[in-house]
Amino acid sequence: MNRKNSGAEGGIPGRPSPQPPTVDEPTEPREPLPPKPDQSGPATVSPTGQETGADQAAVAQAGPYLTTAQGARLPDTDHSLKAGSRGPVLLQDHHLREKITHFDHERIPERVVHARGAAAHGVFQGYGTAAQITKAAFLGKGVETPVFVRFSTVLGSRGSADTVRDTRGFATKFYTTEGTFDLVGNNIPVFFIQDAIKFPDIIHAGKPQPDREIPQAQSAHDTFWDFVTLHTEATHHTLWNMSDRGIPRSFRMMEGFGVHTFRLVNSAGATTLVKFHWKPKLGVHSMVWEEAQITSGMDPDFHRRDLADAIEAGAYPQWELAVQTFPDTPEQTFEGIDLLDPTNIVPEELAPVQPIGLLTLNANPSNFFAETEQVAFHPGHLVPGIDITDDPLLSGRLFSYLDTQISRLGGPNFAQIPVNRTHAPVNDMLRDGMHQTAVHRGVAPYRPNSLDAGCPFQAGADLGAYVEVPVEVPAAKKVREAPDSFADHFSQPRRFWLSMSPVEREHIIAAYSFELGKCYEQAIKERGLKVLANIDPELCAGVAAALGLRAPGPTEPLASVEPSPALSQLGQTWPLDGRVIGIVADAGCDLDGVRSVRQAVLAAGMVPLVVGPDGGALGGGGEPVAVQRTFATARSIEFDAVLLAGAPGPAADAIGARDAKAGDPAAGRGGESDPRVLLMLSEAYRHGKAIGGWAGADSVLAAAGVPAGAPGVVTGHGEEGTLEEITRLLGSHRVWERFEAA
Ligand code: HDD
Repeated sequence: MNRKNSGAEGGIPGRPSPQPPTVDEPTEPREPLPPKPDQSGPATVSPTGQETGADQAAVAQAGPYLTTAQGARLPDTDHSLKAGSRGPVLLQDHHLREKITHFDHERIPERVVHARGAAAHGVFQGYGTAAQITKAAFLGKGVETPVFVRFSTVLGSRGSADTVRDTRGFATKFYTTEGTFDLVGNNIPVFFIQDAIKFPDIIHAGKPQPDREIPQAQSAHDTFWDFVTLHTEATHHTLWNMSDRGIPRSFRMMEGFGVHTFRLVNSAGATTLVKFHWKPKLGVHSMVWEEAQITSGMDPDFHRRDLADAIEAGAYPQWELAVQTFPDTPEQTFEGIDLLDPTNIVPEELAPVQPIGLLTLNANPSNFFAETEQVAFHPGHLVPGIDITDDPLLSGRLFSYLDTQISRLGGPNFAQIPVNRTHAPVNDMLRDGMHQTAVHRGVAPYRPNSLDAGCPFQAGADLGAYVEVPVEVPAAKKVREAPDSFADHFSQPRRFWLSMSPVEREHIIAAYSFELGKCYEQAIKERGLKVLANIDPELCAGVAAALGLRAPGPTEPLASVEPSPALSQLGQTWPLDGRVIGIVADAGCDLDGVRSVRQAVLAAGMVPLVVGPDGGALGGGGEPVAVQRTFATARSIEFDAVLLAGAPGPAADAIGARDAKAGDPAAGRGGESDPRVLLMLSEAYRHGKAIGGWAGADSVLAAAGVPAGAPGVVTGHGEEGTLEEITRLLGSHRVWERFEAA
């Protein structure tokens, strides 16, 4: 304890700070805790002293001998302590009780929303382009800041499927030198509600129905549609969910949005209103609905796997952080758009999206629970230079996150969990509480004090303190109401609809038809159509036809709005990093072609997966070709394009194939094909994926019902020409011409 020098008192917010006396700080910044033995690398030496060759980072245990949590070595962890080998188990078996008790408490409550997620570590590099509008140090030119990013679905439980139709969370923790900044956003730029007080209502409506707890991770049920059709401020967000944005191809191919308007402040105290955007380098791409549904069954971990695989392969996903900027006027509107209404976007054509830094995700978490599950984001984690606005949705969030984390993470000390620790020095006066792991020193965690020489001191803005922008609060009456400008629920959805290409509109109509078609209540379907009529008659008529109902007319005049071309996902060419090409072959196919195509796919930064009838390798001249997927384990959903290196025959486990093979060694050549290959091709065709084949593949394509010469079906070019054409097609993600509307 240091009681030297009773020294000066701390500063007053907004005024220059007094200089602290030069004494050792009695309450030193808390160093990050050293890792516990079982968090550091495990021993690579066996009890007998031999090198195990185990990878330090990959093994679970820290030493050669198994111990209890108290460090006592254990002679046996497979048998309970009993009175005789056939006798009763004894209560005095401390090891049994410790092991089972810990196991019983391994689970913590899942997040009430966004329970299902996947995350990665990375780095953010500032471009310095925001220096004029914010003093945030991490946005400075070339400044590198470690980050942790968690992507999530909203409605499903922890074990639900990744590819359901839903909004995706996109939460980023920047470990800046000035404290942690969390940008807790979504892949959709608007929200269902304008006021946080309605959050429990929208979530209760969207979650599984409380009587039978179904459906899981779906919005296609009565209570969701009951709420969003009665509560029309949800129309814009719902429309985005029904568009292709609701079923992303990959977390790596999603935009992110801060949703609310934030207030940036520069070192001179000048403020600018901004909306944050994340722009993926790979472009914005989606699944088609049938593909997403099949994926939910075939590979419920599809997005989680895709992110981890890409990072492991070194195909690090990148996004640019960007801002739209607006003058900070008292009205807080831009071109007539209310910036405090989170159901609004500002079209990019009206306010350009200006890049201010680059995010690269380059490392997978080493422990899902410790990092992805225990990470705690909070929109109130702000750094100097970034402030909030009075968006009523944001205000409620500022309360909710800390509150939920206290119960989810078991008390108020979760900031000490490694993934939540700030990288800035901490010198708080928060003490004790559940799961306290810091050993604080001193006797005076209060201020003012004299026992610790008046320390710690309060900093002013000049010493890097977070000082709220002193915005004017207009004199007003205390009311429970929304401003009139929040009452326009249809002009923004109409703009979104008008900005879609014909194929995207076709998908939206199909999505509403599916979701409303899954409702039992006729009144909800009819009310759904009334909402759609206020967006657009074509949309309403398409859905009404699918539901077998009459399309109603609008209840208010349709808004006259300009489309925003930036909202469409079509029409551009994108990089192919990490795209997956399935190459279907058997031992009788053109294996030289398979070898050279594999090399070319790898060289293009994509992933080639050879799909063979059975496991192992395909032989026949030259190096054997390893099979990565079999007809039994592969499905079209795994591939962005499918290639046929000839006319493969059926696998040994195909129904009836054994007999065919036994009788005719050439079974399959030009005739019989494995039904699973035919299914793969017909699905790939329906889902708008590029398909190619050479060396006699045409007969298999014909058997699969893939029309020769159809858009994006490449034959008659040899393996090299086929891949070239497929690569070109993949640049626009899908063969859009295949869809009826096109
Ligand atoms: Fe929220 C989690 C994003 C409105 C209350 N929210 C959560 C996560 C994301 C968002 C990405 C997951 C964070 C993680 O990966 O751990 N939430 C949003 C966005 C919103 C939004 C973009 C609107 C613009 N949220 C919102 C409101 C409330 C909440 C209005 C409550 C009034 N959100 C929560 C929460 C969660 C959460 C209950 C659940 C787990 C957690 O916070 O830590 O507090």
